[in-house]
Amino acid sequence: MSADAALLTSWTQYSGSVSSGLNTASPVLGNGTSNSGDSQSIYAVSPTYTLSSVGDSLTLSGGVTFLNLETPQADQFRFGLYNVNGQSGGLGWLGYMASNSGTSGGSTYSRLWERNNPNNFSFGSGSGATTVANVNATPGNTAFASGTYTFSLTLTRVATGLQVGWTLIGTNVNYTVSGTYLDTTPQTYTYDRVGFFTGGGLTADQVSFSNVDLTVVPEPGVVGLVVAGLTFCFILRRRRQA
Ligand SMILES: [Ca+2]
Ligand SMILES: [Ca+2]
Repeated sequence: MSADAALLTSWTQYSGSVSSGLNTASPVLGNGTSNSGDSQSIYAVSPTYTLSSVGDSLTLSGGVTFLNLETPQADQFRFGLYNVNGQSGGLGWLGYMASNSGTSGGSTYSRLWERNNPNNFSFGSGSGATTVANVNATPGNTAFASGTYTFSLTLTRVATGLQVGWTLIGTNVNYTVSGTYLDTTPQTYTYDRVGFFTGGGLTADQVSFSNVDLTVVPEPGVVGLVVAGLTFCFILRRRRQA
């Protein structure tokens, strides 16, 4: 199957106010002053993708650089794939979001949440969501630290539901988070929003994304071409039989 990758270049600031580059695939949270990258959330409206057949997948991926973290807590950087669920604002969305690990405050693992249906909370909030999986960073539950990472969140249609996988991997930091979860009770197979959230315990002076994109398998256009081709063959057959 072929894949279609599309950069996400139109972002809306949902909470906080100190973001820039919102009309690029490299948005920036915070302006470099102390911890101004904290307590920001942004989202993008994506094309509507439905994972209708086993093997169909949707992947959110990109790079992200954290500047001047001091004692980052777990769950303070979150990235998610969502269904807007008929809502006009940022509350009540369905979908999944994943987070960083941490070494101070509460739990230290990286987490995957599934949004509750229904819920009345913002897309980045742990309220209105249920933790469905968690994983420690390797090696040795490494501290989350300033530096550059790649992240991904992949939803794959399988016979029994949705296979969800997430990663957060340092490119100049020795840090790897890689988790999976099989959801046999997915609330939806349709996704149309992407969101990022930073919490007050991240201690980031800036969070800079690069090349945020969505990769879809199979490419929607290819499905259309296959359907069109089959329709054409059917018409030819009907004409020959007539
Ligand atoms: Ca579920
Ligand atoms: Ca800081």
